[in-house]
Amino acid sequence: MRVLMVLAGVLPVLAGCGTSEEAADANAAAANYRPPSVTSRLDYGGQIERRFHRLDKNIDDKLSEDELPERMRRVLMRGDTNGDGSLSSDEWGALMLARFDRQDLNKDGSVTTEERVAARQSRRDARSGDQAAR
Ligand SMILES: [Ca+2]
Ligand SMILES: [Ca+2]
Repeated sequence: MRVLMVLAGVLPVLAGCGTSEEAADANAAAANYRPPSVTSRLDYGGQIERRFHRLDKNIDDKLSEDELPERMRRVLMRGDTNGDGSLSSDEWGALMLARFDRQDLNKDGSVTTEERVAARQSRRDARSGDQAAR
């Protein structure tokens, strides 16, 4: 895990070694386009942790309801398994890994861009199904 974090710190520096023109092109492209990617479960673990700490504004190692993105609150608070009204790092990790495993359609331990897109589409389908049923 430590190695991954070090790498994550070094890569943007390496990427910055091109000319500024290249960098500007890359930024413009990055704004509109996400290259196909494969995320392994291990990488994802690091992302989950970083996201937890980013959201934990008062740094008490818990995500209270008001620290969660508003539209995700209801869903996320289902992960509050000990019912203390906030998500611990373990509760958050379990939720996010469950999400990863749902996206990992062929269960090979990594999520490709196609799988992520498919998962998003099936959520969208589920939502419009809900609306149609009303
Ligand atoms: Ca907190
Ligand atoms: Ca909790």
